[in-house]
Amino acid sequence: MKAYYYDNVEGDPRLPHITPDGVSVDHLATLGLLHARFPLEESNSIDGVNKLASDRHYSHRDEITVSPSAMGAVYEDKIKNFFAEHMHEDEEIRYILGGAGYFDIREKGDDNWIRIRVEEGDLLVLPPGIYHRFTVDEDNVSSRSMPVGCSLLVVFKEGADVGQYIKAMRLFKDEPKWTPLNRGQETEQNSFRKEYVHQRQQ
Ligand code: KMT
Ligand code: NI
Repeated sequence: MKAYYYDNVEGDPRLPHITPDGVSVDHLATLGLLHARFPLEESNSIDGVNKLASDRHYSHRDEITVSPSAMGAVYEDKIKNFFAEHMHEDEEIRYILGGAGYFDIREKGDDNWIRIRVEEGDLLVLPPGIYHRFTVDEDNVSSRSMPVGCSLLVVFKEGADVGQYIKAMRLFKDEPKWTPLNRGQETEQNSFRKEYVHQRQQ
């Protein structure tokens, strides 16, 4: 997980849109956002996820794969929906099982976007009422983990989707559902939004 202020430059949201202004985990916590790491290669990671889920009274879960090959014709529409600024009346918990993507969350005062890059093993808890949006990244087979001079050498994980791809576990207290409320006059009056804003003023 890496967090930084979004550059607000027009263009494909799947690009990094990075700025030099990093954001700390403590600052994210002041916005009500929690992050934990449960690396998939550690055999007890799922116990950690299960404990977090039961501590917070979650009993349902599903898995979603966001990629052109998994979603086919609806992919670009889904990407557009995920990237529309929205809130939920429930917490949003996502545990990343593969690939990478970005959750953008609104800073207090709603002026800035903070971009949170998530990869395999990251778990995020977004509080009810926070304005946010989501996108996959442009290509999860990047040169970032490659030694200098090897940028032409691309190592493909066998069977893995490459390019725009993320797989995530979605945790739910009740039945799996995804109900985005796009930001507008109505969400400003929403009681979960008001409660979120109130909590941040404490
Ligand atoms: C959301 O609320 O934007 C999502 O659930 C995004 C898909 S989960 C990787
Ligand atoms: Ni959401």
